[in-house]
Amino acid sequence: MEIFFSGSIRGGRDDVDLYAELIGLLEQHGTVLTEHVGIEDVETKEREAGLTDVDIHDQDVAWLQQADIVVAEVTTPSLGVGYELGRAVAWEMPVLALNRPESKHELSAMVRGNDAIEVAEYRTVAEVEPVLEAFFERTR
Ligand code: 6IA
Repeated sequence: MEIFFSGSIRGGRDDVDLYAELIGLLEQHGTVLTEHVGIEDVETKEREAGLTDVDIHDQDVAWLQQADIVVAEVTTPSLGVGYELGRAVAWEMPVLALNRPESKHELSAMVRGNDAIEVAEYRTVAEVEPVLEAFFERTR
């Protein structure tokens, strides 16, 4: 099982530690292709590695195409996450969007209103575990 985890980078890094925890949970279910989303200083590292925006886009789209499923943390709004979700839906991939309802951001209608995206509301990482179990069970 190859998993594409999607989370905000330039949209804001407030939730980076949470992304790392979620990636840890996902690794119990398969291979996470996008571990960098949970790395604190990913932007500095990639800048140092000389990656251009074209490199990042093309690599991410290739990983998305390779993945079996997409799990996104959508609480911090991100253009990149929204774009990835749109492409995953167009390719008819199973998509789970994790959202914390107590945040200051209201989830986009383009995500919550999309019946091809399963939206799960949660407050703590512990609540995500059974959600993932059920999602992976259904998509198996
Ligand atoms: O618009 P955002 O940056 O918030 O979009 C975040 C999403 O786009 C993530 O789910 C990633 O899959 C993808 N993405 C955006 N930026 C990057 C990135 N580095 N590295 C890998 N994936 C990315 C940007 C650093 C740059 C300064 C070299």
